Amino acid sequence: MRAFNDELLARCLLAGQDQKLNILIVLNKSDLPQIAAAREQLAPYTKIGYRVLELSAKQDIDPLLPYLQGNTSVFVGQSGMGKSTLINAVIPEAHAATREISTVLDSGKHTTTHAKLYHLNTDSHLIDCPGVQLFGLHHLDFAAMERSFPEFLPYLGECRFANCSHSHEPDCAIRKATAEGKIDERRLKLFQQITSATK
Ligand SMILES: Nc1nc2c(ncn2[C@@H]2O[C@H](COP(=O)(O)OP(=O)(O)O)[C@@H](O)[C@H]2O)c(=O)[nH]1
Ligand SMILES: [Mg+2]
Ligand SMILES: [Zn+2]
Repeated sequence: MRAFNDELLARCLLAGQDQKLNILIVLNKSDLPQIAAAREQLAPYTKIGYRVLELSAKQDIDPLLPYLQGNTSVFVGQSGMGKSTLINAVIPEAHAATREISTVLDSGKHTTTHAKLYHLNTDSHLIDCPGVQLFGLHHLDFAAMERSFPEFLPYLGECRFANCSHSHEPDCAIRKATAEGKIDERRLKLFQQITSATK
């Protein structure tokens, strides 16, 4: 099991948050021993209020079903995490292409090449997305990004400079909160990484 990409997760969450989507972080492959490390990597997200659902698409997807009922759910994440396998487990007749299938067909690593819509029942729909390696956020300005880091909200507007980038300015409320342990350091780093890359 490959470790998941921290920045990619942060980018996906940011975009979802900006669109006010109902977000669920699914931690798949709980049957593998590496799950403990992944769970630890996700701890900061649980702390700031994200729901994390741990499961194994190969063993039991029942815990996911209540989240899908009545919604149109988009499965987003890097490739190889098991999105298509999850969809097949939920809708056996979906036949979404998974890694195994693409290996047999020798079509390389691109299993899901475009988004595909599946119907679970009349009220519930699933969208399988190709693995995102790079999630662009060029449509978002700095203020939108700040607001999409939920743990920053209590401190926005508290910095000395109105246009504070929360990277080097004196009297930065975000960095102060981080130093005090109220904001996870890795999350601040991710924010800085993402905002400086998007300039
Ligand atoms: N051990 C284990 N392997 C899984 C699980 N879910 C998916 N996989 C495997 O992970 C690989 C990638 O799965 P796939 O559904 O193609 O990932 P996607 O790129 O996110 O759609 C395949 O080899 C799957 O069989 C799981 O819960 N446990
Ligand atoms: Mg896929
Ligand atoms: Zn600041």
